[in-house]
Amino acid sequence: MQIELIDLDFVELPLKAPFETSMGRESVKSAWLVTLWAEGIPGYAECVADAHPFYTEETHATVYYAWKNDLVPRLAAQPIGDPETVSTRWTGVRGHRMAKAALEMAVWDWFGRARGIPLWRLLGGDPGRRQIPVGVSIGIQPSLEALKDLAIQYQAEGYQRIKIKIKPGWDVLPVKTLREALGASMPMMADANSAYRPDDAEDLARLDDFRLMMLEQPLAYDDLVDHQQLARRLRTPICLDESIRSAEDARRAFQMGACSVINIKPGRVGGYQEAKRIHDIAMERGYGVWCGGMLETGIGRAHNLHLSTLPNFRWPGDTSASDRYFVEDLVDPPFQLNPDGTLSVPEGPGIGVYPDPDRLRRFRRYHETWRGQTLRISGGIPDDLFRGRGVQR
Ligand code: OSB
Ligand code: MG
Repeated sequence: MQIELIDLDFVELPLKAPFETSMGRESVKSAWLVTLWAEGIPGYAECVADAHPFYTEETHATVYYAWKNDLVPRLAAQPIGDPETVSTRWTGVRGHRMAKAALEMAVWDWFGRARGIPLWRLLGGDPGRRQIPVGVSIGIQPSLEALKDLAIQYQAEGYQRIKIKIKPGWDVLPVKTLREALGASMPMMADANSAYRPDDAEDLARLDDFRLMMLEQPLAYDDLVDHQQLARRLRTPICLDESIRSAEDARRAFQMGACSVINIKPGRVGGYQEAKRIHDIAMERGYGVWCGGMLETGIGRAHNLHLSTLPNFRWPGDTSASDRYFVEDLVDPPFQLNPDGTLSVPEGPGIGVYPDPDRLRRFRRYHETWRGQTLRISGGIPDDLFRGRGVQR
């Protein structure tokens, strides 16, 4: 395929309730949607960067300029024969993994559509996994009572696992409250988004009493060494999210015992190719992975579900149903939770869903079209496009 045209849509969808983590609080989901066009066929993806560099250093603004100045010119310079070769176009370009991922994932969607097969087949997913077990990630709540009510509600809806966000001062008591409210057998875990320091090991060890499936990213994103020490100290398995940006990171982390589980988000690691490598490295070493989430719209959610069909995704993902996030999703019909606590993988060609035109018009805050063989791109985004958006802190 030769990319002929690229549509960029910056969208904002109100969240039903604010999502608070140790990094800040978000009441609107904002994202770039990218649509690649070739031969009259679209390829869709959603970029998981936020307005501010709190989860990783990428932002909507860095993504836009990485695409414009470096990534799109390389991708559109010559035809693409196979989605597996996309990452070779980035040789020498460091970082910008979320920007790279969105383009690569849109190419994968395009090839699925062009060949008339669902993306999971193209990715090598297990044909027996048509329904993906899912959990829900609950943000920091204003009170223990609010946390308890929400968790009980999600458990009643059928979610297979409850994850809660923790930070110093909101950890042992919320976890204890939840364990008592949900019962001994409910799979539970906690995610700190790097809120703790190595000195906090003693406090974190108190979580061992509550039989969490795992503790996600307790320490700094760039620190495998202290995670290794902590993993030795705790009985609760350590799962890494922010710390794992590549297959090499995964290999090192497993090798040194910094974690025994990885939360894979294709956007964080640069796309499907790298996500599959991480999946495989874990499998070869006898470890498991699961699919995280970034509060994606239905476009990114569909991508995550297709990825989750690979055989070593062993635990429920953070890919919850549309109504856990939005009154209205970008896709119609929205993703719904099956009574058995799964989401169904869309069966159409590619990711099997597309942005509903009317909803896209209503949620779109900005649009740009890039065209031409070399996609010579001029102009720039308005200075105030991202001001005051996204996570507040
Ligand atoms: O750390 O997994 C995380 C959301 C935004 C940024 C980081 C994280 C999360 C979540 C929510 O936990 C997962 C989801 O429901 O999409
Ligand atoms: Mg996380």
